[in-house]
Amino acid sequence: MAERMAELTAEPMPELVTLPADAPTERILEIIARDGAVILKDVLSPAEVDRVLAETRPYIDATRRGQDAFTGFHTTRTGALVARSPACRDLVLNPRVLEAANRFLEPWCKRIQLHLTQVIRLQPGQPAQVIHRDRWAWGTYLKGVEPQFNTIWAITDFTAANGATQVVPRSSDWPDDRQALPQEITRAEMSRGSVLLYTGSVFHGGGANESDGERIGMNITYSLGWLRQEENQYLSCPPEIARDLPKPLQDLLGYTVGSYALGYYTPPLPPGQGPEAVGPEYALGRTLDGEGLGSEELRAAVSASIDQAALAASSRV
Ligand SMILES: O=C(O)CCC(=O)C(=O)O
Ligand SMILES: [Fe+2]
Repeated sequence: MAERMAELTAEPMPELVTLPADAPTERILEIIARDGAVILKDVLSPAEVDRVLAETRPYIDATRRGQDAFTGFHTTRTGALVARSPACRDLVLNPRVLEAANRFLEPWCKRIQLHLTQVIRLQPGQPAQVIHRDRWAWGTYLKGVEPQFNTIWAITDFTAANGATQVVPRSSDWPDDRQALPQEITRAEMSRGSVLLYTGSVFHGGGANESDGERIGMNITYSLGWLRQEENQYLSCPPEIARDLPKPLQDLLGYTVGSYALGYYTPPLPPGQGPEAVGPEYALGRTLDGEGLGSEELRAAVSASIDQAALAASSRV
């Protein structure tokens, strides 16, 4: 044991690589393949960060703190960001990140999807989160695939004092039960507007906030299109909101068939009044590849039934 410790202390501290915002995707992927994570510096302008914060602030302030140690007793987590904030939609669709996400996940799927949107605000006094892998959302069943590609956008500076994410570089291929030693853990310190990209396999966790200010991160993650999403996007961004969004965003939310017969539905209309087995695009009033599914009136009827259901649901709250 003493020998092992001596050996480890002799090893250099693992560091995260920080790349400029315009780094080529190849370079980003190369570092992620080795380290499991990389920081892109100053991707957003201060004005863009201000806009994200202004649009989400009322929701953040109204969010109550976590109710367990993992979500954090001094942490707030605020979701439904696609439905709530146009600026967050731009983050989800950020071309640089999306290209890296697509390229990283493409060996295991035909399309990727949005997995989770969450503002993570660490308040003063929040202890460090347990080190974990995000892919454990699916348990430890998935083997031989990289299921997930993650981002945390720095909405405040991320510092060692205010809770910058803990990351264990080069831990992607560790066995699930390996515990990171303190000297194997580094911190994703980055300026406001920068983004930490990390995989579902790299060991990491929120840092401790020992400062007297908030640390705010925008956690937006993507996964293989055939997996269950952590944040249920059909409920967080239902059809009556999703139908007005750009098509690439609708697709990312999951309003498209993931592959042949994956994710289809049947509008629950009276006998003979609706189609069978259509893609979820249909709920948004979109037809598939230009072939008309049902008449204009029928689509209007389906939309109206969705609106009615949404209205009924909101009046029940
Ligand atoms: O807040 C952070 O820096 C990371 C949080 C995290 O890893 C998680 O909640 O899964
Ligand atoms: Fe995590």
